Parts: sequence; C-alpha cells; structure tokens
Amino acid sequence: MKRILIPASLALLLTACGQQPAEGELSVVSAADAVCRPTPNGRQATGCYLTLTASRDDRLVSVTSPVSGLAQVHEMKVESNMMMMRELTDGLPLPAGSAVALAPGGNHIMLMGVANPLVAGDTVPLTLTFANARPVEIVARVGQPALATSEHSGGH
Ligand SMILES: [Cu+2]
Repeated sequence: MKRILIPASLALLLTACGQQPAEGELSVVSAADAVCRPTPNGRQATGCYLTLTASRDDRLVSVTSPVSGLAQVHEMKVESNMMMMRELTDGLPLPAGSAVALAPGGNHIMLMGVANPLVAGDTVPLTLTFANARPVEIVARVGQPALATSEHSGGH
C-alpha cells in the first residue's frame, strides 16, 4: 500500500482554499489476519474472521467471494437464550482509526453455498465493499481462528 504524506503547511493551505482533492475524502481500510474456518463435513457454510481499520468513519457493507454463492456480514445475538446469528443489513460500522475485530462469538463474515469444501491450507479470496472506501481485495487462509486454538497454547 502506498501512502502519500502531505506536509502540514500544504494541508493547511488546501483546507484554507476549501479545495481538498476528492481522494482525501475517501477512507482507506486495512484488513489483517483474515482466516476462514474449514467447512464442517457435509456443510456448505462457514465463518471468516479478520480485523478492519478504516482511516475515516466507514462501514463494511458487503462481501463477495468466488468460492461461495453468497457471503454476508453477520452479528451474533442472544434471542430466547439462544445464540442466533443474523445479517447486518446496514453493514458493520468502522469508526475512524479503530481496529474492528470480526472474531469467533461475535461479528463475522458468513460464506454460504460453498461448492467445494474448504480445508486447512486453502485460501479464500474475499472482496470487501465499503460505504466510503474503495473495495479491498484480500486472501484469507483457511484454518482455525486464533481464539479457537487457545487450548493448544503452552504446548512447547
Ligand atoms: Cu453467520
């Protein structure tokens, strides 16, 4: 990723003129630690997790992947004492500068209609679409997310 640093004096000038370049109004979203769980035997749906950081207030509005017929952004909710998941139809808010983690037990990307089983070691291309930022294309690895493997820690 390429970053352009604008000297403070120039930035002030631009602000004073009220002519900020359009580029400056777009947020830039970085994605890290993307991982998709292997598809459970006989099932065509699985969850993906990652951490997103937007430079300006933004929202993750949709996700697509060539490996799945449908991808949605899901939240977990307790309803009638049951953990349910449902689509975030308004997208996932990304406050400026904050790392927003999609993690097991919470928000996640749901892949549905996965034609070929995903096994550990595979990769999953994901295209993330935002309300403000340009789309971000990433490649998630297939494996267990960090939190789910904590029981294996300390086994040196
Ligand atoms: Cu889900």
